Amino acid sequence: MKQNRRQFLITTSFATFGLFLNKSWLFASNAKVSFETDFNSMDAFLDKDFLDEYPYSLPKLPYSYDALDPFIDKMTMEIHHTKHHQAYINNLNKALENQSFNKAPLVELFKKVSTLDKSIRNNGGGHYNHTLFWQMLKPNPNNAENLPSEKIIDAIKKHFGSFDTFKKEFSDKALKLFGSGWCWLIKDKQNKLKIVTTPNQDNPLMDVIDEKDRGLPLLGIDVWEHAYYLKYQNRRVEYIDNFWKIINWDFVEKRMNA
Ligand code: MN3
Repeated sequence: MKQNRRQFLITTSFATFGLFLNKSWLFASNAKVSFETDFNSMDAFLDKDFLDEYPYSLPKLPYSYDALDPFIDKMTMEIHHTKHHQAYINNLNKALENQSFNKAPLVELFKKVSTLDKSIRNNGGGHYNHTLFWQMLKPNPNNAENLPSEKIIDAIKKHFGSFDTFKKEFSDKALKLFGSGWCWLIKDKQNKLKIVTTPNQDNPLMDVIDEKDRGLPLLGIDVWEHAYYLKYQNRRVEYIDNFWKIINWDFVEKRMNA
């Protein structure tokens, strides 16, 4: 198969990653971690379009802080991006600082995250989930109807019966998720679409998540209070209702096609 430069770079970084880890095994005989990595990780290729690499830095939003108004207000966006997201990045960089594998794509670390420092799980998830989240949203200043393409609707119908059933199930799960976390639409290994929730900053790419709930995240909603409290206070249900108005379905479709 012909390799493009991007694939080559990823493959190379994984080969290096593996070497370092094998080497570190010599000094840590009790380590049970095996880092044989999947070089064909489609997830990592997909992320290259929007995710940076170590040392990580705050990505620019694809719109201005007030662009999601009236559905998400400017102050929430600004604090969410410059304070919360930035904090995950700072802590992630700190956690990866002296790790030989720190150049490996986050999605590869997620596959073995149960064996890594908890700070990598929490803050790596925090950086990844938020970077995805910003891309999954788009402005809708005129409050226009925001339906996905026929192609997405067909795929959703196949798995959930109808778009409305899917919307209701997704909203219910997001609403009922206890405490802080995320609700996702994923594509699993069998290309099946599913709705799953993850606590804290976990995501469906992580090995700490039940095998049946793992897959590529296509769409996700942040239901931490910091994502909506200033505008909606305790009314998570309204925040979720309004989320449907600002979903960037083109981005979701691109991931679905991968
Ligand atoms: Mn958040």
